[in-house]
Amino acid sequence: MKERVHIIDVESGNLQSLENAVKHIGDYEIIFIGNSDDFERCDSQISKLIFPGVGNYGHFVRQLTERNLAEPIKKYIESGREIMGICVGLQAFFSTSEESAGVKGLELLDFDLSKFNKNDPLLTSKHLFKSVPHIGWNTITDIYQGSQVLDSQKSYYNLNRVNKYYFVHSYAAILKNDEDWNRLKSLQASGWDFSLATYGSEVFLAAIAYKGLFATQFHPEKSGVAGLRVLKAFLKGQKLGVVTKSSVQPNSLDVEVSPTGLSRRIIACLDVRTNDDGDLVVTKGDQYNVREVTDGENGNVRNLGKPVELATKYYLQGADEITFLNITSFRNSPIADLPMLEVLKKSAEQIFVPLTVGGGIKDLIDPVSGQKYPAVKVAELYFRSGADKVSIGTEAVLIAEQYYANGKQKSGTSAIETISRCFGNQAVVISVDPKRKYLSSPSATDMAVIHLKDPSQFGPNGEEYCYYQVTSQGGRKVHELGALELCQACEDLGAGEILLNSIDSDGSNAGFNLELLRQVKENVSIPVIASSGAGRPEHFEEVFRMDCGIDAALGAGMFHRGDYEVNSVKKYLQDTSKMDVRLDIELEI
Ligand code: 1PR
Repeated sequence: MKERVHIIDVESGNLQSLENAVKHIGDYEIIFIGNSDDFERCDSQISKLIFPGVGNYGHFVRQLTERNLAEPIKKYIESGREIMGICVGLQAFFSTSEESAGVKGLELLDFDLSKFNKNDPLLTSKHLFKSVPHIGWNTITDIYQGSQVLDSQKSYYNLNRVNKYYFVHSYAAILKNDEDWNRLKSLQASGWDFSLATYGSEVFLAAIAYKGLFATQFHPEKSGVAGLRVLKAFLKGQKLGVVTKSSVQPNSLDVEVSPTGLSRRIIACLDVRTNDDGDLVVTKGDQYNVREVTDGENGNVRNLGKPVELATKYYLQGADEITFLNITSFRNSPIADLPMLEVLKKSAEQIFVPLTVGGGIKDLIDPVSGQKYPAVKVAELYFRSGADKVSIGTEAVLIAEQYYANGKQKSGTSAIETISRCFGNQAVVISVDPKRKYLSSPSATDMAVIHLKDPSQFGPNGEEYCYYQVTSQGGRKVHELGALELCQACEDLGAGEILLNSIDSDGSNAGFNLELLRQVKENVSIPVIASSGAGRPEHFEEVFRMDCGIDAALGAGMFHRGDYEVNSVKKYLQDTSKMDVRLDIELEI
């Protein structure tokens, strides 16, 4: 009989990926536990229990209470059997969280969770904000067994201090003062083990363990091979291990680590649509026209390959994240778009880094039943199929226009608000498609204006000013709204990240649009992903060298054409630019 792994399912986040990761590690049978009846029925057979969670702390803990799961889980832990918490699953073991005042967690540790400080002095001294949420690949700085620091040659559930792990959260058990450190010491004295990580200058608990309990703030199922190794160690019950060459990434010692501690994140993006034969293909436009152009005439949709095959190739090449943009879903409802959901499901079976999906996320009418289908349900459909984040384009523009028309009042019902409330800010990405508009004077618009310094950048009539005007429907419709104003509205409404394209730079291979990126990044405090224009590894170095602290950079055409592999960009950044990157190509599960 297959060995069983039980997973607590309170409909929080991407359980599909966790199931896929466990099955990738071994021939396990997965059983989901959704309430106390399920727990009681399975109780005597449970030996490996996984307790995953994403999104809002209060929502997650309330789900546990409503499903009468809190007590059986506590009893299970007291019995010393094995359980692994992940992300909000870890957070639920604490007493309270600043995120949800008045909500009590499982209270195994007398410790409160708080929000990362966007005004971290380490960053503000460089005139930067620290992006919150903390999204990306970070390292573990210290591993303690009791009060003893673990030897650097030893690993703890395969955790080590060299590999990078994928974190995505705004709240954490942050060690803020002597009182917190003293509490940590007394918990160590009573049998707890802790692993620490740093975000900017803030030190927080990255992993905790006590008898049969082990929990990570990062997502092992999304942390590539290094993460799968951690999950495997839990499943096999291997607490202490030895760090070998095949278990750590090949590191260059003289690289410069970013002020936040996160490595430079490289994203591969796949624009997906049906071609003229009705097949779903990866395509790529030049300034958003995805059809082959011959003698000025539009021909067939450019076909660069099959979505799942290409996405898997980029994962194996070391992409830190994969983004799928369903570029014509404003025409076709994603509820009816089963092939896209299938792409996501198949990709999530073999890709163990975060997957983002965009296209058509808004309130919809089901074309079959005629019933209203709210945006949060559309997003849920994507999450259930294996997505970790959804990206909102056209609808974000309409929401922001409404927000300004209402004097910056939140309606509470927009797609951004409803999805972030249910699945967390970190799950909502805004995809921005701006186009440069030249101005002869800054007073020609109410939008924030950029003063161009380089005469070669001036407009056709010598205009020295511009702003970036947002578009929707993949560049087809232009709006009287600036990219910065759109991003600020979406941040206020609860978006967790910005995917900042530039129609002027798309497909140019001439480098990212630095002036646009700087304008947005300096004025928001959520992570900004640079997109459009990457053609060479040097372009990634250039964008990461900017002193405004770009969080991630995305490439499409250069990877699809095979000009460069993802890892060759990362190797360039590590070996030539001396920048810290994640490289887990040589790791063995
Ligand atoms: O508006 O919520 O339905 O989402 C649709 C999504 O599809 C939006 O995110 C929009 O950016 C995208 N989209 C719509 N039409 C196109 C098109 O190409 N015709 N793709 C399109 C936009 C832009 C980037 C591209 C970078 C990097 N893709 O994502 O990948 O510019 O390219 P490069 O490295 O080759 O320069 P909704």
